[in-house]
Amino acid sequence: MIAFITGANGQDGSYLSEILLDKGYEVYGLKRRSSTDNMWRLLSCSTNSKFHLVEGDVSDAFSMSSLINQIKPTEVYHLAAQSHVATSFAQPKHTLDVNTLGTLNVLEACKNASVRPKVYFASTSETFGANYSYFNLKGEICHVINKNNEFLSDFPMFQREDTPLGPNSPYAVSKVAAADLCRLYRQGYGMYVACGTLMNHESPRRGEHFVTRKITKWIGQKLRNPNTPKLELGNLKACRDFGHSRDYCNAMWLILQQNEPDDFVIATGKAWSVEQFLETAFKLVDMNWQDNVVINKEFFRPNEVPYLRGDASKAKAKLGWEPKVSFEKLVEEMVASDIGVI
Ligand code: NAP
Ligand code: G4F
Repeated sequence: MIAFITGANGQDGSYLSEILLDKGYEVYGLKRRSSTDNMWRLLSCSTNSKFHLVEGDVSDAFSMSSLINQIKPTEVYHLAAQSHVATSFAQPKHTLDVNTLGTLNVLEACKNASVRPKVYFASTSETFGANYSYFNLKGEICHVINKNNEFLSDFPMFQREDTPLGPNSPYAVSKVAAADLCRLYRQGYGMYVACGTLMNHESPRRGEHFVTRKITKWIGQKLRNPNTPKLELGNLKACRDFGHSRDYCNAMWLILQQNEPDDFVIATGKAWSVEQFLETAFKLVDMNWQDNVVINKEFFRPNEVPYLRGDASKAKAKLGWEPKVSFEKLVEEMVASDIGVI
């Protein structure tokens, strides 16, 4: 059991490394060169003799093929990405270079390996854009391809494996193309390549520019320094299906343990607005968010994904996977970590 994880020092890569080490894997974590230390999420792994940090860049085909040839992994978890949606509007080419061509480099390296590993690809609910599925009054499944990016609330909407894709950011486009490449390598070359379409998942290790962590980090700063300027946010009405990263990394492992490669939506099945996240987080520290938040147009996107709520029935039935951490517990853990209680 030898795992190669791209994006090992990211949020998911760090939890997944811990999970695989606990299961007895030899874990090789890929990290790109940086001028400053960004290894804080991997502190517990770095003292484990079965954990090996290797340097490389997924956008460099040579580094991917030579690492995979040297390591000879049995499982590859391809998580590395330019993962920030808003950034993808400002850096569309970089996003496609890393997310799409980077995935191509990983797939080619695995295809040409002497023993082909199983490959997990980190796809995303962003690929649905503003498209939904719902059950109508007759109990029939209907799909809505929403050209206007509206949140249609007549029926409880959700996204699952057969919901039509409607990518509406360079990030989402890059992931649709990468997931298509994965399916092509699966069908065309008979490789074991599985895609997880994961809804938003958060934790105290979430990057500081994603909305949940931006909120909890601000709360921690405000408690330490009452003069902290107000928190500037964009669209508070957007809804996301927020789960815990550790739960979702367990699903990644389960996905690769199936006999046949398959694609799964991973979700909690509940949607919360950014405003509800604010409400819940501020209540924990007896603060009123309305007095502390200002809306800044800079944080609105040219195109928004208004509502994400996943149906993970297939994962429950085939993988036996269910989320363990509730929304309230997730917010509590993030706030506690940022105010320094845990
Ligand atoms: P993250 O914290 O942003 O981690 C991304 C990782 O990729 C970082 O370690 C980053 O390294 C690395 N990376 C970026 N460009 C690279 C390159 N050119 N070569 C090698 N490594 C590179 O993201 P995450 O939340 O853990 O998400 C993991 C994956 O799941 C991503 O592919 C993301 O798109 C996808 N996903 C995430 C969610 C979610 O809600 N978290 C939902 C669905 C899908 P640096 O530290 O050097 O930047
Ligand atoms: O936290 P976010 O930046 O996450 P987003 O765009 O949903 O993307 C995350 O989840 C995807 C899965 O669905 C992943 F594929 C992707 O890699 C990433 O992990 O924004 C969440 C919502 C958006 O609707 C955004 O418009 O929060 C809204 N928002 C409001 N104010 C803000 C802000 N987002 C950010 N980052 N910063 C704000 O100030």
